[in-house]
Amino acid sequence: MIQKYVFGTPFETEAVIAVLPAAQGLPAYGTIALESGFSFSYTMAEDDIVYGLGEANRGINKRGYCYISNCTDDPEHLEDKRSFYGAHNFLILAGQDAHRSGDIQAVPTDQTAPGSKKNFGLFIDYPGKLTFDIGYTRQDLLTISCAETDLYLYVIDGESPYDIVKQFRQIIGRSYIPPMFAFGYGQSRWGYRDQKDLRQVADGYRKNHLPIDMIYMDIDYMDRYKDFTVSPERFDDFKAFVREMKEHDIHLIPIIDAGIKIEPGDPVYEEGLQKGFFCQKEDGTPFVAAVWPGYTHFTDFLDKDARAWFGSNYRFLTDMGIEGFWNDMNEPAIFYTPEGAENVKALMQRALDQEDLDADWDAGQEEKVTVGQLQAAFKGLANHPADYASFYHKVNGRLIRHDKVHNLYGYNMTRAAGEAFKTISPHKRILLFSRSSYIGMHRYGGIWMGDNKSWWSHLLLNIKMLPSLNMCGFLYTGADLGGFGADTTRDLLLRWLALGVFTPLMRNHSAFGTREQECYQFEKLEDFRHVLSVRYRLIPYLYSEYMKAALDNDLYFKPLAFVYPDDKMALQVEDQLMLGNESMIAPIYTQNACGRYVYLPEEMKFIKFLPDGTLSEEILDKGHHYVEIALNEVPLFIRKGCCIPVAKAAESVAALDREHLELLGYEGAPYRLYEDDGICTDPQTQGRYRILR
Ligand code: MIG
Repeated sequence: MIQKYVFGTPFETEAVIAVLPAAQGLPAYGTIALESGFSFSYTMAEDDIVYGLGEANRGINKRGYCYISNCTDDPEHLEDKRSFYGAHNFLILAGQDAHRSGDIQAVPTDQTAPGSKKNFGLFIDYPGKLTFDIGYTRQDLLTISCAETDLYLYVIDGESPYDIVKQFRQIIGRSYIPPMFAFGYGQSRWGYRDQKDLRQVADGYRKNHLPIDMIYMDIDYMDRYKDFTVSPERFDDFKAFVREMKEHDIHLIPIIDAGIKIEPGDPVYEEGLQKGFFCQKEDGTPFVAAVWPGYTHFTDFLDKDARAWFGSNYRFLTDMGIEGFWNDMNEPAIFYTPEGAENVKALMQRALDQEDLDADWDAGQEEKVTVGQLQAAFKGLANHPADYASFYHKVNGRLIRHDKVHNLYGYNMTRAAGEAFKTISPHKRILLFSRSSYIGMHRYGGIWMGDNKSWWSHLLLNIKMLPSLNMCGFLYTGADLGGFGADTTRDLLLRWLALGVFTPLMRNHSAFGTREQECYQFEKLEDFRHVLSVRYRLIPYLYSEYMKAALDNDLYFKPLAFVYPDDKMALQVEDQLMLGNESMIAPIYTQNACGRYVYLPEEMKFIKFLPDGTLSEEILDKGHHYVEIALNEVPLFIRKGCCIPVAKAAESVAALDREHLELLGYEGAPYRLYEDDGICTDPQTQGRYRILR
C-alpha cells in the first residue's frame, strides 16, 4: 500500500506518474517536524537494514553514514563523499524481527510489538538538496531533512523490501529499454581525436577478433566543443564515416554536453537565445558559465518548449546515422562563472598587493589574505553553491531559482532527448544514458556511474551500486570498466570486465592522459577475447532478464537478501548479487587474488567459463566456500533447479545466433526466454516468450 503525503506546495517533478490521492494525517512511521525545514526521523532497531538511494556511496546497506542528494560533478569518489551525480531519494527500512528497545527517542507512532517484522519504503519527491543521515549523527537514528517544507512524501508498506521496491517501481513507470546492440561491448576514451583514432580502435578490435558493438565519441569530435556539430577538420565526411563503421557492426555513440557555447552566428546558440530558451539571471540576461566550450548558456530544461527545442537538435546527428548518445556535464557542472572568476581575481590581486601571505591560523587577525583563503577560492570556483543560486528556470510562467530544483537538471536534459526521439525515431529505440539523474529519468535513459578511478576499491563500489540503482528504476547502467581516472593495470581491467560481462552497460572508458586501456593494449590478448566472448554468449540471457525486469517493474540485480529473506547470513552479503531469476554473480575485486570466498544461501551450480571455450561445472552445497577463479575465467552461479541459455560466441550482437541456444545449469530445468527484434519501440506487443528445454 502506498500513501502520498503532501507538504506545502511541492514542485511537480513528474518522478511519479501514477495518480494517487493525498493521504490524510501523518505517516504511520517516524516523526515529522516542520519547524525549520522538513525533517523525518525514525529510530532504527539494531539490525534494521536500510536499502536504496541509487547512485550513492558505500554499501548496499546504507546504514552508518550520511548521504546528500545534491547532483555534483565530483571526480574524486572517495569514501567520505556524500554526493555523487544523481539524486535518488528512495529508501527502504527493512526490519529484521528485531526486539525494539524501550527507550526509543523520536518514537515511531505505531510501535508494533517486539519481534514483529516491519518494512516500509520512503520516497521523498523533493528537487532540492536533501540529507539522509542514516545512523551518522546517532547510530540508531534515521533523519531525512531539507531546507524547505514543500514536498511529496510517499510511504510504502509491504511484506518485504522486495515487495516495496516493486510497488514503488509501479508508480514511477517503466524503465528505459535500450536497443539490443547496447548489450554489446563498448570502447570509449576521452582523447580519440578524429576519424583516424576511431578507425584505429575499430581495427584494434575487429582485426584481433575482440568482440565489440560500440565506440564512444567524447567531446573531441565536436567543432570546438559545440553541441550538435562535428569538427570538419577531424572528419571529412561524417555521414560516410558512420556508415563505414556500421559496415563493421560498430555503432558510434557521441557525447552531448549540457552547455551551449556562446558564439554569435552559431545557429544553435542564436536560436536558443532568440527564443529565450536559456536559464536567466535575476536581471533577465542569460546566465553564463564556463565549461569545455568556454562560456556557455544552460538550456532551461524545465521549460517544455526549451526541452523540445534542445531535443530536436539531436536530429542533426541521427540524420547522419547515429543511434545512441551519452549526456554529460548535466548536474550541471560549472568550471566557473564570470562573477566567481572576478571574485578570485580581486582576492588574488589583494594577495599580490600585500607584502606577505598570512598563514591560515592568522585568519581574522588582520585584513590580510591568507594562503588558505586563496586555496579555497580557487578550489571553490567550480560548482560553487552561490552560482547555482544565481539563475532561474521558467516553469509555467513562474521563475524558480535553480538551487531549489537543482537535482532535476540532468533528468530533464535526458528527458529532452528521450521525448524528441519519439518523433525523430518513432519505431526504433535509441541508446541513451546520462551522467546526472533524478528518479523519473529512468523512463528516458540509463546512467553511467561517472568518473571512477582505476582502483580496486571502485570495482567493489561498482558492485554495490548496481542493486541500489535498480531499486530506483535505473536498469541500464554500468561503471567505466577499468576505471576512468588514473592508470589501469591488466589484471584490474580483466577483473572489472568479468563484472562488466553482467552489467547491462558494458563500457571500457578512460580519461585523457591516463594509460591506454583498450583490450588490445595488453599482453595475452586471448584472455580479453575470452572474457568479451562470454558476454556475447550470455546476451540472449542478459537481454531476456533485462526485458523481464523492465516489463514487470522488477530488478535485474538484487541483493541476496531479497531472494533469501530468512537467511541471516544472506542479509549481510554485499559483494555478491543475484542476477535475474536464475543466477548469482560473485566477482573478484581484490588485487592478486586467485579466488574468493562466497556464501551460497542454497545449493548452486558453480560455473566457470574457461579460456579454451569450455566450462567447468560443480555443484556446491549451501554454505561458505572458497572458489578459485583465474584472471582469465568468468565465474557464475546458477540457482538450484534453474537453467540459463547461452549462445555461441560472436563478435557483434548482429552476428549472434539467437536461435540455437544451449542450456546451462540443472539438467532438465526449463528457461523462459524473452525475445524480440531488439530494436522496435514497442516491445510489449512485439516481444514473445519461448520456453527452452
Ligand atoms: O570534465 O568529456 O564523466 O566520462 O570523458 C570532464 C570528458 C568531462 C566527464 C565525463 C567523462 C568524460 C569527460 N567529462
